[in-house]
Amino acid sequence: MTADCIFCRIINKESDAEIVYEDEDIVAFKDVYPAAPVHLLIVPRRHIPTLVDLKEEDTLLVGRLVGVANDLARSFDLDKSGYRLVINCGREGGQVVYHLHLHLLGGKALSPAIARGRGV
Ligand code: DGP
Repeated sequence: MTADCIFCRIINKESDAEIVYEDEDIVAFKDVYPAAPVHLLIVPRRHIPTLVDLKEEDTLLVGRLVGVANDLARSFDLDKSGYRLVINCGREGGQVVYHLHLHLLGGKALSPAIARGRGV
């Protein structure tokens, strides 16, 4: 827990968010600024600032984060139509909140041109 981290505050129920899943390691909630009809954030409870801070012993956690994202995609009926998982890393990667999170985006046809800077 890091006191000034908004995602730690959400995980600890000190700030409101629409939580859609939680277990002993992972919490998922709706993004407050949705970029698609379904926009969820899948977050480890442990405060890991960013992707580059992951260690070899976190491999299982990363697998679980992806597994939870896939389960949520099924729950939100995205598994047939398709969806996108995104992790922004660092300043030039567009990361704003420095608590590791996966974005799960779906519910509309997302631009295939994300790498050309047209976003979602
Ligand atoms: P990123 O750029 O990858 O760090 O994305 C951070 C996301 O977090 C961004 O899409 C907006 C979302 N977000 C920021 N603050 C809050 C909050 O207080 N509540 C919720 N639910 N989402 C937040």
